[in-house]
Amino acid sequence: MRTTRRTFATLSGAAALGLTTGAGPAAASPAARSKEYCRFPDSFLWGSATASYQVEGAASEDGRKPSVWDTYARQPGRVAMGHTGDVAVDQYHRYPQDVQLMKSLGVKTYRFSVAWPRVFPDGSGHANEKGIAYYERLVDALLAAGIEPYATLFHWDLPQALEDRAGGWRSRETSKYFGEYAGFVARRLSDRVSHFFTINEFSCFTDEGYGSGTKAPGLKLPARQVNQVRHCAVLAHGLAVGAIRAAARRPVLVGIAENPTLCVPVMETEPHIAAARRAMRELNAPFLTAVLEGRYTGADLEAAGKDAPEFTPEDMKTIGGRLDFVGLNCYSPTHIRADAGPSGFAVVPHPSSYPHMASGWLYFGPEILYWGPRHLKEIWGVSNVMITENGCSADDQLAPDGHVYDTDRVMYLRNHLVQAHRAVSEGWPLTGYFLWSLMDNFEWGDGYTKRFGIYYVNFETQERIPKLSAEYYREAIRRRAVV
Ligand code: PNW
Repeated sequence: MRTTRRTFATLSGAAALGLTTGAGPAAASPAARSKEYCRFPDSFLWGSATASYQVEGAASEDGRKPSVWDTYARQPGRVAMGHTGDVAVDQYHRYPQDVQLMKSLGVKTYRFSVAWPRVFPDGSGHANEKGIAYYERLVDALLAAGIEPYATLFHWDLPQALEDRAGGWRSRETSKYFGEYAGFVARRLSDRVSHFFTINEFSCFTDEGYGSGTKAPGLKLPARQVNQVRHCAVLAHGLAVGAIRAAARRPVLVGIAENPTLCVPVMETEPHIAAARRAMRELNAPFLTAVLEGRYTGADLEAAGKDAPEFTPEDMKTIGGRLDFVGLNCYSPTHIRADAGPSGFAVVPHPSSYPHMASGWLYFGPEILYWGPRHLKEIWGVSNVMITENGCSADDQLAPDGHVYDTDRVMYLRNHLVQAHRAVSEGWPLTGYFLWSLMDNFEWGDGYTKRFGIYYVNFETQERIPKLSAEYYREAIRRRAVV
């Protein structure tokens, strides 16, 4: 029976790509096959995700002070069209309607992030009651709608005060303050929230914030300082893990939402699979590997040489604290082949004809949803993996009939879900999937020019319009299957 199911999955996966399967006489009838098409277990968690600065707006309401993103977005030339998150999609005021919209979608969970500068407007010290009260209201509304809240504590909106006062992520002070803030939020929300993510995507606010300068605070520091920033970030994660568990009013589950380099073997043969496994560990050495092993790999430290960060053995113990689950933000593949050199692997660059979505960096490689969970289990023995983000930008247009027919996003989602199903059906520990994003929002340096939502937002009127992909996701959730 199991074998038959798997055969169905394979055949259907090929069908999803528009290939002819050449199924032999032993194959089931087409009707039976469609009934079986990539069905997920009932326990599989279907969700959607957003982040505070991208959706909330209300940038100076109820005591919130600026984050580094408020500052950065105001600097000329940083964000497309000079857009800012001042209003975003106004979820701060419209959350009751947005929760209803999630309910109609059928998602079981919502991954949102808490804005540090709402809760501690100066980064530390005085807590802002009105700030935390917003998240209490949001969580209550979610629970009333039967939706499980999953809270991320840091999705890049560092209080500007900490950048000014402590040098932001250049300083261990910031890591320490993050732990305190995380403990405070856990104390206040843990009676109603049982899943916390510490930090979202290390590289985007460390390497891009302090190295390439393409994200807030927009600095271009030398490698040695960037490496120290990276260390402060993973240290902050570790401190938060401990602080959340210590402060929670009942047992909660703690994890991370990271976007590692997702290593996909160029073909599924042993030498290339082994190479991809080695690459996965080494190419993620400063972040995911450090967090899951509590150490930096020798090869990584050697490569950094005199630019390696300063750290203590105590730091590494903190960084490697036990996690209850690991969240993977999955967008693009990195293809790996076996190589005769000392590392045993080589990264294969994307040829210029390699397909991507509306964002130039978003290469299409659905196998990431299979290899992510499998690598985590095979390399680090992780037993609970969630896809904490997956989705794509598309050039969405309102058709004359008022609908948005985002067939390219549906293609992206369908093929990724097929691979997620493959992971689950082979027994890799994938337990949930959060679609990025619930609705169009402030897409960082791209402002509002790149749309990732399954709900289309008219940024003038704040009207939310379900795209074809919203209908698709609703059906997939309803049937717990790829549709
Ligand atoms: C994620 N890359 O960022 C973030 O968590 C979201 O806030 C963001 O809106 C979403 O993905 C879409 O961009 C990423 O270059 C940005 O590989 C860039 C990359 C990956 C993730």
